[in-house]
Amino acid sequence: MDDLKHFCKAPRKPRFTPPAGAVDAHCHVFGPAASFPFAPSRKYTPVDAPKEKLFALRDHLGFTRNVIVQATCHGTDNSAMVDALQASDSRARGVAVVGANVSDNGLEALHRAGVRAVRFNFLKRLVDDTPPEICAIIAARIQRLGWHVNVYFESEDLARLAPFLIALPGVVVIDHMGRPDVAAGVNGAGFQQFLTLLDTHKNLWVKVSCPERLGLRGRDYSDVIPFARTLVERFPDRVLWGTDWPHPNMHSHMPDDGDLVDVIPEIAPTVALQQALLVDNPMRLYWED
Ligand code: 0GY
Repeated sequence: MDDLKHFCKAPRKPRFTPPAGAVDAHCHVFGPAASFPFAPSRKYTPVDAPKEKLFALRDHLGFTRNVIVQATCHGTDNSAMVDALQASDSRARGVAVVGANVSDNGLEALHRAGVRAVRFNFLKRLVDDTPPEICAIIAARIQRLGWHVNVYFESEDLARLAPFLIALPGVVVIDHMGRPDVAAGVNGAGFQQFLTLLDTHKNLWVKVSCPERLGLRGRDYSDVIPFARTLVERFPDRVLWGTDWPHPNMHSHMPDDGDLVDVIPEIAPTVALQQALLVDNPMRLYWED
């Protein structure tokens, strides 16, 4: 099982060539722990996955930019993520995790470093609960910076969280397609309710990421493709794509990142959809100040 803690050391070169300026809009840095210790409150301890490896992967896969999402193993200490942003020559933006006690000066310092969103995580295996009322206060405070909210939840929690989600101000980006139950299929009630929510609330965006986490067939991602393709075709200007490197908490297999990139033309089958997914949408959300 320990092998599954380590990201793929030598991913293959993808067959798909991303368009110029493509953004990997969901990835993380972990540590290195010697410089950026993991949070005492963490629920898992990953291997080090430092910024140099992330930037090398970006280049290898044919991408230009990254959106680095604060991972739960670093709690509310955003310094490893900020350090990566500052070393990126403006080619990375960040999504931070902050507590209710964050100061306005603290938020502004994160903004100067390249942070453009806060993340609220509702997965019990990853975090202890932050009450939605606290999240709502933080969401209101970040609006003046032009930031958005990024949320991660399990599909079975959608009904419970929907009133909170639809009351949030500004853009709200949902991680990993809302983690659909792939066995139920795209016509299952859960995914259909998710689509209806996005139809009704035009401020909701979605990451069409993590076939390796959601699929039921190991390295064969074909069962997840219909979910992502439905979202890309129905909401072409509200979708983002990311590798989720370095893939914490994987149990079935550790993906080859080249394989993940080669899923893109199957979920975004035209050049126009690929341009929106990989360039125009993330640039609009993260690089327009
Ligand atoms: C992801 C998914 C996971 C972990 C985290 O912040 C995190 O620790 O998001 C997961 O375990 O599903 O997006 O990296």
